[in-house]
Amino acid sequence: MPTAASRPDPGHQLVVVANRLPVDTRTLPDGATEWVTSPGGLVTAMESVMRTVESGAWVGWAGSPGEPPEPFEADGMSLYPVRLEQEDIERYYEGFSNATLWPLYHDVIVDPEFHRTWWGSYVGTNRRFAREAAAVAEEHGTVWVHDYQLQLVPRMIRDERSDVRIGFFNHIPFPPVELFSQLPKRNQILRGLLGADLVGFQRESDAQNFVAAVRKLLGYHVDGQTISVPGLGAAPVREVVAQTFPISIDSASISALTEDPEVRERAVQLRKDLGDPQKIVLGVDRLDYTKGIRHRLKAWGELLDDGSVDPQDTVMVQVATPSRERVEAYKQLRDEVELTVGRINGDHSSIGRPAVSYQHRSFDRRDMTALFMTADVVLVTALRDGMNLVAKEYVASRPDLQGVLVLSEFAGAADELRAAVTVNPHDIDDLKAAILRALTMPPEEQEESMRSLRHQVMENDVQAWAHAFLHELEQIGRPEQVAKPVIRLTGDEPSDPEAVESALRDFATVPRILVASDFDGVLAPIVADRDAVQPDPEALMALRDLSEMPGVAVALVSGRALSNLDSHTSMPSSVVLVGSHGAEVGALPPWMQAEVLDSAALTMSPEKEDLLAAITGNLNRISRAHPGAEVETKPAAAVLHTRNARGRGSINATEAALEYAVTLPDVTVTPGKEVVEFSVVHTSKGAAIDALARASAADAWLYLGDDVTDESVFSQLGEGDVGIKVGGGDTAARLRIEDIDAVRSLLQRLVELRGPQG
Ligand code: ADQ
Repeated sequence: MPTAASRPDPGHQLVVVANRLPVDTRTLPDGATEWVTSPGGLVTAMESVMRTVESGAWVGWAGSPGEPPEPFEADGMSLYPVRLEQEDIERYYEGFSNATLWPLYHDVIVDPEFHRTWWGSYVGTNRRFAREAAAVAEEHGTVWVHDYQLQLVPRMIRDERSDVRIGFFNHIPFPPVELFSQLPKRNQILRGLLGADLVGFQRESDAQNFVAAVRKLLGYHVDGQTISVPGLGAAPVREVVAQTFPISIDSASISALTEDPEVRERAVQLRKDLGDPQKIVLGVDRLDYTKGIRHRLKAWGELLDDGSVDPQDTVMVQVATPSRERVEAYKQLRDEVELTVGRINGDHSSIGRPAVSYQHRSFDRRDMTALFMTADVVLVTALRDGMNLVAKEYVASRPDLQGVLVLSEFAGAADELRAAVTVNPHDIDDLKAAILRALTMPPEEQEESMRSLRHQVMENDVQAWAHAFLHELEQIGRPEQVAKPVIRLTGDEPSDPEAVESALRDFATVPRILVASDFDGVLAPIVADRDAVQPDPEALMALRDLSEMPGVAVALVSGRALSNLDSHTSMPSSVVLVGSHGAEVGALPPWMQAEVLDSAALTMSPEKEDLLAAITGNLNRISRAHPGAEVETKPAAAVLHTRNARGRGSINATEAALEYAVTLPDVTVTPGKEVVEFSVVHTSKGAAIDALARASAADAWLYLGDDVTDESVFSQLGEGDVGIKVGGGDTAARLRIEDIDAVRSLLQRLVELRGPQG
């Protein structure tokens, strides 16, 4: 009897978020209901892991639409049901998850369908899962989100709970960028996933595909498997790791089942029931078009037709678990499979001995193990499969070292189970040859191959998989440092002039340097009328001089639109201008590597243009309600300026804008000094400096800034870099100077130190 769960106690807590809770309700003959563990790859995997943590919670759907049950305890875990309406089941689950994402991620074996209403439901449902997880997770807890149905959840949890570690594991393949690019809302999906600290995949190729998509579609900087995600506003750049963790099974418990006398007896009985054939060939799959059941049956039918296999002494058993029966492609598949089985049996069965024994139902674990124990050959012929646990379960069920596994090279398991008979299931002749080879393999060869497979499966079980994932997550997800901005200086006391001088001297000796500066408040006094800005001519002159020296790159970085910055500074082409907080980069001097910036810059799309127009409309409404507030439009952003609003207008307008910001999950909202910027491209000054430093091959950089938006630069200071905050306030910079006069002197001193006489 389940008991009501309270919110979890502090301690070592793991919150799993998955589409389904690991239980189903079953109605008993007397009408009462009970919870039973439900089958499936993920459930099988997580069950054993949850037993090993102090406090485990699982957030998921309980399996029926409408009012969910109250949270309850089962098997030592607290289960938190998420509500799904019938419409969500149709749109979020059957629609976007299983008729859009599933086929797209599995090599478009069937055509993916896309409907905007499905997307809306996907977003809404993901948000419900994220809210529940955010409520359940204890402070600095760990949340592990699973699979393609919940790809937006990591970012949504991060937005609410920046203190928790977030892992995501994708159980299915991640498609090559050429295919992934077909997905409408592809960038939202990538950003959703990048809310995690660690994104795990089954195969190396999946992780590589993901990283390539992030680089190509979002333009983020990638170093090996580490992705730099530009921080929002003043937040620092976050690092997200994409890594491979091939999932496995509870190998020992399956192997142990084969010792159970009752299971052994069932295995013997099964062979008898099948008419004591010499050979039994087995397929076990969810009835899914990715599993290659049609190809397998075709090969089997042909082997019978051409007499290579005698149905009198060889039987095929195909177990096909009912799956996603309301999705059209699955209905069609069932019809085709059943028609083919009917044909083969019509042609080749004799009375009491079918050529194919077809079971459209679920088997319990003991029966399944008995089946594996009795199967001489298991066919795993998936056209595309994240991993395929059936392949591993078969191996775990054969401590007798007999039996042959035929394994598709398109299943993730093929990367590890190299001693299997591998096959390209699209090539029916290859498939037939592989089946015949398996059927005729001598016992000694079977033993050799099975020994090697068992070594792999018994050593690398699901506990090891989860441990490896969670260990890695612990190593990289340091929530305190990630969530809180780095603060190195507080107050407003300028640094000791000697410390500034010594930093400048060291910096001036570095072979290749980047000197960059914010504009308003650093090179020009802040004024009420932004168009009347008067930059300090001598400070600009010093920057110009620096830009003409060998080994020096110079950049001006501003929240202003690029064209506006250009018109107020009139810098020569040797100075790089960066506008819109990094979203717009002007022409580069020829010696800099433009392609580095091309991949980091983010472009507008028609979708983003529409979004920007809607935001501008709303900000205009806010500014009309607060006289004096103004809206500035930029190529990729709209900005509400409140410094001229009357009375409390500035505060009220800012509050209204921030309230509105909450409704825009895909927009970067950056509050500054009496401004709130809404950017539809995701970048920051920090990301721009990082890209510019790489493009100019700089060994170190110096940056001058006064605003919160400059903190994204200071927070990524490397050892030789010099970050200088202009004016008061907490900062991640290591040095502080007072004002624009101090900026002018500092730049002039740098010219001296770096110049020929320096
Ligand atoms: P699935 O596509 O569901 O999982 P798979 O890995 O084969 O595929 O797992 C199926 C599980 O269901 C196995 O444990 C199997 O024994 C069981 N099963 C199948 N038919 C059954 C039946 N008739 N009765 C009872 N049990 C049955 C997804 C991905 C996979 C990935 C897993 C885990 O598609 O590629 O391996 O998640 O990450």
